[in-house]
Formats: sequence, structure tokens, C-alpha cells
Amino acid sequence: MTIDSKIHLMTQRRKFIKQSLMGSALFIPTISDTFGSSRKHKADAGEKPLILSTWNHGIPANEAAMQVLNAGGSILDAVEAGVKDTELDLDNLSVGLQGLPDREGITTLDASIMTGDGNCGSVAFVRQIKHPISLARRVMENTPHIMLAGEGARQFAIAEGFPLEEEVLSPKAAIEYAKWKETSQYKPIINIENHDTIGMIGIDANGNMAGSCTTSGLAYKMHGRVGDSPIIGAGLFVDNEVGAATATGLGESIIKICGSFLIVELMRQGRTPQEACEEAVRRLISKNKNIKDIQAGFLAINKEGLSGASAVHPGFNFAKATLVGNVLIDSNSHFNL
Ligand code: SD4
Repeated sequence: MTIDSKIHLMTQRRKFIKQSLMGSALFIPTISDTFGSSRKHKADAGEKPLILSTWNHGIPANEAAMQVLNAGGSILDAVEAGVKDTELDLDNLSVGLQGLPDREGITTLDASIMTGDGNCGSVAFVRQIKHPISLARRVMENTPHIMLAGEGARQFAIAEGFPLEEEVLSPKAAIEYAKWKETSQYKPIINIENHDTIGMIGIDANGNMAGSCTTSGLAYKMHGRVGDSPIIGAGLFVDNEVGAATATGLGESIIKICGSFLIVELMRQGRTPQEACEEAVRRLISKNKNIKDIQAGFLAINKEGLSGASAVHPGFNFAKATLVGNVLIDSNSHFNL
């Protein structure tokens, strides 16, 4: 990305944040123990339909999802269409086949999808498939299973008529991989290398929920490594009776606490989406060493249409779309700069 385009992006981002601050009572500073100096956005009245997605690319993804809802599509169709947009984004180095490869120079993808009635499907460690989210949906709809991995997932994709893409790195990924190979050091860098997985959760006007999550996972991971994104309960969990949650960041830290399931269960016990996300962050911090090197962020919605978000470190943002707009919001974080 050129410096000019970075500045443009930052200006756009500020605009979005400003809009959100003006447009609603989203940010009400509150006092809490570990999140005391940060701002919570728990004061919004419930809104339906509502779609939340991780990171900057959540804006176009939410737009694609809202278009589906506006055209009368289901919330499941919406969350699939939304993240398909990101899977095609050539600038995104953590989602889709243009994502950064593993240590062997091979890009492998993880994805999951879930509906509020408990149906779910996922694919892990899959190669050459442009839209792993659609393959995850086919696993959910056309097999008696929930998860297919590796060669089996690819064979299933062929049987379902998915085209196999040529296995070459995108130009950007090839440049980055060549640089990485100079030292071949593996050290995840928070908010940089982990920065782009898309997790999307949504509720329609009738209270039906669905979620989707898709990623190429951690750059330069070991061949065969699978993160949280395709693991139901870790990267994604949805229950129409309560709410939905999704995660981004270092998958290993999220799997250890079953992050998304934990958040939904905390909401079931009466926490708001915001409180549940913050509690999950605390839990993650308590269960992981070297927390200064780990970033993870969570998003949640409940069946009333309230939303929440929280992260370990500053830098996590998300897009929130309702009938009145689609805005980028900075999440609060446990640690501050
Ligand atoms: C993983 N959670 O594979 C993913 C990476 C990620 O933003 O979220 N990147 O661990």
C-alpha cells in the first residue's frame, strides 16, 4: 500500500468513526476494572437488522451482506455473500487464496458458517478453493458432517463442482514470502500479520441469526496448522436463543478458551454482549503466557440486537451495519497504549 493510500484509508476511517460518534450514543465512557480507561459501546438500543464484521474490510463486506438482506435474502445468504467479498480482495493478505502462505509457500484456508438454529459447517487446511466459505456451507447443507479438512475437503469441492484454482501465490504474497524466507523466522506480530481474518455475525429483522468466518490463517504457520476460524465455538458461535460471537487474532489463544462459545454462554447467563466480550478477553489473558505478543479480538451481538466488541491490545476495529448506516468503530482493549 502506498503512503497516499494509507493516509486515504486513515482519513476514511476517521470519517467513519466520527459519523458513528455523531450518529448514535454508541460510546459512553464507563468505569470498570480492567477496561476502566477505555470506552464501551453498550448503550445502543437494540437494532435489527444488524451486521458486525471484523476489521476495515468489514465495511464492504457488511455492505454486500446488507444488500442481500435488502433484496429479501436470508441472514445465512447475507453472511455468506458478505465474506465472499473479502475472499476476493486482492489487498487482503489474510483471507482467500491471495493470503500469505505457510512456511512451505502454500496458501491453505480455513472457514466456518453457522445458523442460529445450530446448523454449522466448516473446512480447514483446504487448498485451491476461491470461496472456502461457500464450501463450508455445502458441508453444512450437503453432508452428514460438520468439518472437512485438507485433501478430503478439496475432493468434496470437486464433487460439488467448485473450480480448482491454480496454486500460485498472489504477486503481493510472493513478494512477502520471498522477504520472509531471507530469515525464515516465525514470530507473529500483533495487529500486523494477524490483521485481516473476517468474522461476520448478523441478525435479521425477525431475530434470525447467522455467522461466517474465513481466513488464510497465520502467515508462515507450520504446514497443516489449523486456527480457530473453522472451529465451531472458537472462531464462531451462533444461537438464536441468545446471540452470536466471532473472533480474530491468534487462533491458538482463542481455541484455548473456546472464545466464541464462551461469549454466547456468558450472554446466556445475563451479560451484555460488551460485558461478555470483555470477560472473554480477561479469560484469554489469564490462560495465555506472553500476552504482550498476542492480539485477539471478539465481536458479539445478542437477540435484542445489542452489540459488543473487545480486544487484548489496541488496534482492533470492526464494522457495524444497521438500517441507518455502516460505520467503522475502534474496539476497546484490555491493555492501553
Ligand atoms: C487464525 N484467527 O488462523 C486466525 C487469524 C486471524 O486476523 O484472525 N487473523 O489464527
